[in-house]
Amino acid sequence: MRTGFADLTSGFVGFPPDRAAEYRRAGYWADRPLDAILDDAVERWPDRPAVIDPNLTHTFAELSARADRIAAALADRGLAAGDRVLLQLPNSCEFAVALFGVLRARLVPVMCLPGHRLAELSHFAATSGAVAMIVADRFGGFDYRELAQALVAEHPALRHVFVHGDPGPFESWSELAELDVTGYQRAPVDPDHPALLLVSGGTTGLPKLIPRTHNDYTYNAVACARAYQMTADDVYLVALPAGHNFPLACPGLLGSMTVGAPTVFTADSSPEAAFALIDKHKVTITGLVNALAKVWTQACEWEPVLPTSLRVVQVGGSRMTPEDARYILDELTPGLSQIFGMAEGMLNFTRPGDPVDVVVHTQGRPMSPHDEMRVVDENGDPVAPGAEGELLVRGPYTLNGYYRADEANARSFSPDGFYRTGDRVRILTDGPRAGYVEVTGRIKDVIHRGGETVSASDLEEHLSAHPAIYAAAAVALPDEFLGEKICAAVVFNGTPITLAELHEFLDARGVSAHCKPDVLAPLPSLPKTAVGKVDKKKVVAQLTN
Ligand code: OOB
Repeated sequence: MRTGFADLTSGFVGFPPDRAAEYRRAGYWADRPLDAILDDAVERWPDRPAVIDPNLTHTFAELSARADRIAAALADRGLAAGDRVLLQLPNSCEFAVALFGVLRARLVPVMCLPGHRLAELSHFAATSGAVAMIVADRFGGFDYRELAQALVAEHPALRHVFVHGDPGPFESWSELAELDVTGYQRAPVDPDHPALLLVSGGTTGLPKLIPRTHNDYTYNAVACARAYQMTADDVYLVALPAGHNFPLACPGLLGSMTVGAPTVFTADSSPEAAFALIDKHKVTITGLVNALAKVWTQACEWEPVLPTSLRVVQVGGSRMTPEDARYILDELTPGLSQIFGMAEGMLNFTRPGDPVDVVVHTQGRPMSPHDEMRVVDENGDPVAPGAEGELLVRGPYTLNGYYRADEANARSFSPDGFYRTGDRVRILTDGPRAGYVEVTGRIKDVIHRGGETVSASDLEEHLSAHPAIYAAAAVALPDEFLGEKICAAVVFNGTPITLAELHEFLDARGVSAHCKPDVLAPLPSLPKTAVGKVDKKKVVAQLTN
């Protein structure tokens, strides 16, 4: 069965024509395929390094030639324009070859992360109707061929599995690139159709699929690289999983390509490995989640080689306390940039040169002059300027609907097309912070204790301020009498403290009685999601099983 473009667009909600026209008028949308980023780079910088990993370097011309061979071979295998392909490769040059090969074959990659397992992949396969999958044989002690076998058994539509490395029962990825397939022509695309499907970072339920169009995603990469003042002299390090929006296009691999800057991949994000690569390739910019940024910052105390070439270190993905921001600024880099982003689109970040106060206390300001933000109360009415509420967003690179998810879309969008982020924010109004966003928590990340609603993130901020606590997650545990009780899951810095001592500390900070933890649960580390954020669902599962 050949599916193709018609099938791709069923269940896809694109930009409404009036707003699309506005973004074209503003010059944001180039009306070209996403992979034109590579064509442009080949034309301007053919012999400059494009992608680097510990084993390989490809120039832009080499990367392009490889992607072309893959595209031709995929077409030769019967994959049709518009078909979806699950792409799940570890950080390496091959990730870039596969991404561009798939794009040039006019297939639509579903950007899976190496940490995703059968539950997530099965959901992605079913929702996207994927016909192929690209995986590595093994990575991080896990055999992806076994995962593929289980997946294929459940999803007969998944006809092809290509394996980088030892293919086992499947097709060899490397041999695919060696087929003689001359005369392959790329098909035209509609730049308002999805170029790829990202997966949502939400921690409730299974991730949803996010269609990003050729126009919106190219703009995302171009505008982000520009805002960070990137040039061909920059070097970007992918330390997070490459398929995540953050290292992929914010500015990441794609943004770097728009200015001719090379991208270095590391599959090992430990300070030892990363600092050595940063030093070797004189990396100037990278993006990290909070937990990783903190590990790198601590490691500056003992690592012999420090990451001194870094000009920008973006940190985002979850809330950062001002204390942690200062710690990173003081010990790791003066180039800290807080970034509040989402695979759904909208990006806010602090800019190079912003005052320290802004970098420490805010999560940045919108990337585009055409980003529209609305902050609303629980009834959906706009709050007063500077007040707290849920953030709703709309703009030239924000989705208009999850892929094939009518029910979620009915909940997640306002009638006039704003995406309800579920994030609780304040848009600041005074002084140098005016126009910047402060993220105060998630609307649903609350604990219902007795008749009270307690904000988990507020409590976490207090917990993290204790010198004996390295990391903390406030979660709800079921309770016979209260409905939910408050549990502080903490990783201690050294000497543990007792619940009574914690209460004393919280009393001194003026935390009200009903917001104090009922339970203190010490853990060796907090469980993480596939991209490295604290996974509260897993915290609760660990504490209740
Ligand atoms: C990034 O993207 P996702 O899709 O994995 O997660 C998005 C969600 C946001 O809705 C928000 O709840 C949270 O992650 N978040 C933050 C944050 N950055 C993201 N919460 C508080 N402070 C921040 N700085 O996480 C992502 C995508 C692109 C760039 C950076 C991060």
